[in-house]
Amino acid sequence: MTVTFESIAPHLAEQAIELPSWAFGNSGTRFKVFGTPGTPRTPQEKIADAAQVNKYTLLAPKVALHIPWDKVDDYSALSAFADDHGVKLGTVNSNTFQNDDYKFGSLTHTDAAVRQKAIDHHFECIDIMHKTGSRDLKIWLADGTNYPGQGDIRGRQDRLNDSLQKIYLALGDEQRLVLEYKFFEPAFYHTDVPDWGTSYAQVVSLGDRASVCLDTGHHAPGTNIEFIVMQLLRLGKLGSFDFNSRFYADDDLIVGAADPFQLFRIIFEVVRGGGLNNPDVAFMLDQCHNVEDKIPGQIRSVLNVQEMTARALLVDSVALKAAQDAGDVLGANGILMDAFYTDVRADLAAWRESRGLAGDPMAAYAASGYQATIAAERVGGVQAGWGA
Ligand code: PSV
Ligand code: MN
Repeated sequence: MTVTFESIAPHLAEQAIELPSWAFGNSGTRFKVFGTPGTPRTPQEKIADAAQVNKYTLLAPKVALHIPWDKVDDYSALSAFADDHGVKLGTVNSNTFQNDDYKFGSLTHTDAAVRQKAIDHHFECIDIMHKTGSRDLKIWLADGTNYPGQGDIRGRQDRLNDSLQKIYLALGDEQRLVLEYKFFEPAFYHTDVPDWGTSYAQVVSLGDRASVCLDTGHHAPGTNIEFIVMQLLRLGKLGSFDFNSRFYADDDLIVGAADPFQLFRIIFEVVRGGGLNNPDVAFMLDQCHNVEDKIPGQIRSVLNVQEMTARALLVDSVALKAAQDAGDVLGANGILMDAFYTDVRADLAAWRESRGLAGDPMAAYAASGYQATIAAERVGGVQAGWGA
């Protein structure tokens, strides 16, 4: 049996990938942040740029906010602005990593007053979520230590749990908390949520509406990420993805750029585990475009996810199971590889055209003149970037 493109197209039509507002701002390394003509100065301009990605792909109907970077006076007006541009506001990301008080930790700090300040920040995020209609609160912590003995790593874990309980209890009935893990950086000896197991242990103790956020860039080289995807789906605790790719550390490069085969394997396990187009598993990007134009960088990213989703859906799962059950090692591997090596680009282009889109969204965006328009119009003001 061969799986046809026609049979998988309905699944592709349902796919939705949330974009990070910060991808449209300037970013860089600790060496240099390069500005780009046309970079947004306001949350509204970031949303307008994100809407371009959806316009050419129909893949990106939501924009995630980062607080305080995307703070505005009127969140209802911001939601209405997003609506007018054909997108919705999505996940709210908290930020406890850019304030001097958090030098030695935020939700894990030994000082109850600092912990309360970090908890209050999350209460503020939850208030904003009520106004924007956002469902998910995403927590990534920079908490950790640089030297053995610097902190009581067990005490920090206990305080983290206590702080998370307070935040979880403040969520609305329809809201969720997703806890992201990262094995190092900015702390270099230990981080307080380094791996999926720690995130899982923490969120399980909170309740049903807490789950794990898996950022693909937050693993040591060689980690079998698709195994983690499988396990979290199996346990019902994969709440969201932050997609990006990495060559070395937390590079935040375009998803699928460094290792398309890894992205294929991850999405294959998502499909296998029932996580595709499942509202419980949010697909998000978490990327920074340091040297390339940001809007086409995001367009390329969602197209990469779409392409690997198509290939993963083309796996002949019936034949694969038969080969696996028969102990046909090379046959099973061959079935998976056949799907991975299938070039779906022409089928995808034709299918996009059948839906009223340009077959090549990258070319259509480039021809639209939007980049030149924003470069000409957005003169003056302060360009948004990490920290603004
Ligand atoms: C920092 O590593 C980070 O990239 C995390 O992955 C968060 O998701 C993101 O920043 C936004 O806070
Ligand atoms: Mn992330």
